[in-house]
Amino acid sequence: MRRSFAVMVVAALVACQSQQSPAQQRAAVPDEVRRDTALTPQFPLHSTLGGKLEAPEGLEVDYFARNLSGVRFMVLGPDGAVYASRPGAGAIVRLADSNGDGTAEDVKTVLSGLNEPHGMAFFRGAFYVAETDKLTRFAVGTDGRPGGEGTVIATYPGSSGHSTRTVIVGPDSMLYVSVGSRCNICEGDVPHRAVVLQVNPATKAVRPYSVGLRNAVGLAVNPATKAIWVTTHERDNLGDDIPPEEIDILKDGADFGWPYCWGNRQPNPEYHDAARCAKTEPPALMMQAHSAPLGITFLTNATQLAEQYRGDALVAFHGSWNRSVPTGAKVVRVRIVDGKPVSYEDFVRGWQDANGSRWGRPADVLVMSDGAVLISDDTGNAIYRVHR
Ligand SMILES: [Ca+2]
Ligand SMILES: [Ca+2]
Repeated sequence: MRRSFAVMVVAALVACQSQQSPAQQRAAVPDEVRRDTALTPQFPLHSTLGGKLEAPEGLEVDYFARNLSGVRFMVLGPDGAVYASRPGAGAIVRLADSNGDGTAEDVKTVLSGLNEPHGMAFFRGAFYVAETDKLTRFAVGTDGRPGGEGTVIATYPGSSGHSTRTVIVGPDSMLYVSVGSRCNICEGDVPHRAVVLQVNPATKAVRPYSVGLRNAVGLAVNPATKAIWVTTHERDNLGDDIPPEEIDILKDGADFGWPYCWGNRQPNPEYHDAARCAKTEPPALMMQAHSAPLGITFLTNATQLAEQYRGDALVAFHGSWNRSVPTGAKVVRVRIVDGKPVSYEDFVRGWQDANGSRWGRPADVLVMSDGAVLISDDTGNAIYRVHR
């Protein structure tokens, strides 16, 4: 009798649990600690790229380009080509799919000798490259391709610590450049580092726009709200599941907490300054700790994806480096409701094996003019194309 009662209890618990959403199943973990782990994808994932990756039903993944050592960020050029950075090589590469078969057969280095070039932006007939220590402007020729000698528009601290820099054009026609911290956790960086700078490309005036961002690598303008969204890497050495990685929505003058606070105004143990944290801006979305979110792109023009995706965004997770069980190395879809990120789910995965080893690490995501999506991989040295 006792045994049958126990069986009934277990059966009831299993039945109850299976009806809960993944978010409800984790409801016992407080929001401040972990509002994380990817929810179940809306569309089931299936095997693609010859069994190497998984993507949502109705989409396939193929190689757009290969043998691009250390390829990182991407931007669409006015000539219809894709421009990609290779920070380690000091180079910018132009990739064109001239015959429209989904593969770039025309791959050429257009700029070289740069100092760890990472983010890029085309704006008003010029090409801006965020090098590790400066923002440089190049002329764009009548053929739509950048070249010639660069002009330095802004300088900022480089080299030590977080070295990648990203630049985007804001909704106000200003440039925004992220400059990550020099350390994991330390005072004295703000306002020169751990910031997103606003750069006036006409006057070259530079000022901190938002501060307390340890390492905001992905930047994008939400086309619906015109707000600047950033992906932010939070600190190490507080365990496997805190602090969460962040999507932050920038505001002029806002302090997003680092180094004093993590997550939703939680004081860091080095400073335990709750009063200061109460005045900081909490993240818009918290994601699995140590995921290392990099590039972010909105899906408004991703017409090869099902309509359900179009109001949402994709984020490339580069993956953890010091978590006991490795996490990340995938691309996630961030669902957006009323201009705010509300949850995230796996979109393309498979770069990480079950034992935690990886053959690739996603770095950036880009919507092509034909409505397909590109994913760069700085470890697999490739760019993939996600298409219908
Ligand atoms: Ca081609
Ligand atoms: Ca924060």
